Amino acid sequence: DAQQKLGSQINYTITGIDAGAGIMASTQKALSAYDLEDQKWQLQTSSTAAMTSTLGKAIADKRPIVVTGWQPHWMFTKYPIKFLKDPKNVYGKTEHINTIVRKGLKKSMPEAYTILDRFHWTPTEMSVVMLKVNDGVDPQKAARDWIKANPKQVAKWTKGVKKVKGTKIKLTYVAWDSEIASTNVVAEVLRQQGYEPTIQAMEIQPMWASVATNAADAQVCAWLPKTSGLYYQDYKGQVEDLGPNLEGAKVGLAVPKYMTNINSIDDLKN
Ligand code: PBE
Repeated sequence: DAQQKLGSQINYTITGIDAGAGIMASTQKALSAYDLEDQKWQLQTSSTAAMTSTLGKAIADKRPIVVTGWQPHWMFTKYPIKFLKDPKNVYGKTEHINTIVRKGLKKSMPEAYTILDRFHWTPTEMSVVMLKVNDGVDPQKAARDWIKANPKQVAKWTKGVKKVKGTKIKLTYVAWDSEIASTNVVAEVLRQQGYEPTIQAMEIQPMWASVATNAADAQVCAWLPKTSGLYYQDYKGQVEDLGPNLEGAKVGLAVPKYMTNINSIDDLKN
């Protein structure tokens, strides 16, 4: 039947991203929750860049493909893809992305703390920066351009906050497209406030550890409640959670829209 054909056409493979990503752990859970493991389905580890490139090639040839997908991300702008329904709610409905700072930041850098606490934008705003970076614009330049084009929004975060003079502040992040965008925007806002920000990309676990151990001051990359949930559980007592900087994110499995028979994760089953 159609499902069996799909499985063998794509070798029962879901094209994934980097091993540490929460979406990979959730997809492993989905494989067992939907009894797909027994049916030979497997999750292939790769990277966002390799996954989106494989997705683009499959779409160019109108071949079937199943990928780990999430929003906000330019893959949903650039490619005609849809999320598969998740009736067992493995990935959760919607997610928010939280800002996590080191303990004691409020006392030592109250100005940065206020800005980080207020930083909040929409998936649409984040997508503008992500698309530019995907078009080849340097992330720092894309962040500066966005700030220039959105003075009112930025003023909401910085209103009444005293300028500082060259105070160093360190943000860590994972080089996912969404977090490249948000981290660069926050860093540039802090720079305009007089800080000397550095941003450092790393794997997800060291990123959480860096803020927990005061090696870094903040990160804006916590996809919750599910995607970064395991790290949050491990580190929540050792960091300060400033709440969402973005709402309406979503994580799941995605396929091209021309795969009209496949609409739910259940449809992958024979
Ligand atoms: N993501 C994008 C990440 C968080 C940001 C959904 C690929 C993940 O941990 O899965």
